[in-house]
Amino acid sequence: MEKRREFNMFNYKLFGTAALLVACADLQAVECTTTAINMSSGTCNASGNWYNEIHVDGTGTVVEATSNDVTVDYSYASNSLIAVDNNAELKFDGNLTVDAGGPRHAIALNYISYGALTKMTVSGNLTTTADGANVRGIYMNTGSTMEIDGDLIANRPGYSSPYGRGGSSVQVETGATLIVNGKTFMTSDYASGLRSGGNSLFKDNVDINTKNYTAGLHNWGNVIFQKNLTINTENAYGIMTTNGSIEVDGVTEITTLGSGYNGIYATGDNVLVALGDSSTVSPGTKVLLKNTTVTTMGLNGYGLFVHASLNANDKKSIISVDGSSSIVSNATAIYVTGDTSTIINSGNILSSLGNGIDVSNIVSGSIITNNGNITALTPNLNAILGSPAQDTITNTSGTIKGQIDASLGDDNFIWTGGLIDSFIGNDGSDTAAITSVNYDGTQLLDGGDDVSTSDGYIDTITFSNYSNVTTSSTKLINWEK
Ligand SMILES: [Ca+2]
Ligand SMILES: [Ca+2]
Repeated sequence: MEKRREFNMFNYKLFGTAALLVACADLQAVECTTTAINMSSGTCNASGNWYNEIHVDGTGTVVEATSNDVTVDYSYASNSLIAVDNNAELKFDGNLTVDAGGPRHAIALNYISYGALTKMTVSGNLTTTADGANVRGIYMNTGSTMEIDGDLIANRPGYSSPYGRGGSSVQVETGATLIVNGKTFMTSDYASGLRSGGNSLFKDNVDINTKNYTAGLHNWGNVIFQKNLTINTENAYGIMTTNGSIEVDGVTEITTLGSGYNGIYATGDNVLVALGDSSTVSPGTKVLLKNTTVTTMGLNGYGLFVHASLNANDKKSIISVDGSSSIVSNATAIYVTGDTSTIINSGNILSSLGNGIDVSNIVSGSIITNNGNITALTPNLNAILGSPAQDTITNTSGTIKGQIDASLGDDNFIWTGGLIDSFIGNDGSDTAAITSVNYDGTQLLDGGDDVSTSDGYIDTITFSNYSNVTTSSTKLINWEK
């Protein structure tokens, strides 16, 4: 049997199934027997107390706020303004606005009851503001679930003395679940936007604007964006992911400003970054995007930085960029480290002050295949810079502007179609197979080192149409065979 009673002053319906009688202690609202909470205007104005403004706590406790709109606004609470713990449930039937002006989370679920099955739902829009040190607009600990039917607006304003920096607009810990049915807008300054180690599902568009802290999206769990994802950052990564998966079903636009801040930084034992083509399955960290534009404008801010080397056992990465996607970087567009990497480009890769694709810190070699566009605008840098080990670089139908430098190792260059400017084999016994009808003798093809076999390096080049081509002694050099 369920017992209910009206809590007139707050316009809350309290009803418990296990506890049966819900005492004020279960709703540890600040001095809930006093006028510290005044719901008559739809606003909870509390002062001078050192508890959560609304605390719903205990198995079987269900609190439903039935007023249309609720605002909780308090600057100096000692705990989160709204807290739900120990398998309790809190429901808001209208819009909810929570403004934590001090050093506390606006909303915290399971903050003191890690692992409990705690729930909170908001039928309207949820707006949170939190601006203290290491605070979150929403903090969801393991076991908790939150569902928002309307829009989520989560603001984490900038540094304000004396509270400091850190935290995020929203944080979903491992084992917690966040579902947003409406649109999401997150802003953060000196704090990340979304930090998600649990399951986060966004059913409509998501906009994240982050400044001066780690990342717009920092993921180590599973996050799905069913529509579009837009991330703009300044002095912060666009996406940083260390585990788990990120999936965007709509359009993704990531723009970063600030020196050293990458558009996407993905790391793990194995890493798959698929901008459009996610047909390749890889265990480990996954970033699965479509129709993606990554733009990085700061010095040394890579478009895509893939670092597959957290674990000594396996350090592979697979990167694909399809024709709907582009990576435009003021620095290197794609920078990859780890043991081996496979990179397939059908899209547009452009670097202004760096290399187009740089695998120079790959240990055991790479496979790079291009049928899109790769452009390096700085003449002494490279469209493709290979690893010290064996690289297999193939241009099938794309355009590569800027040199291809395979670096050390016994490398393979295969040019079947499309356009290139130059290939440089460097030290190592390299092979080049030139079958493209676009080879006309003006492209530099350099096997590297010299034409002597005594040093052990024997470079071999083959042509399918060399008899029709006139070239010069400066454009076809250093091939032993
Ligand atoms: Ca090499
Ligand atoms: Ca060579």
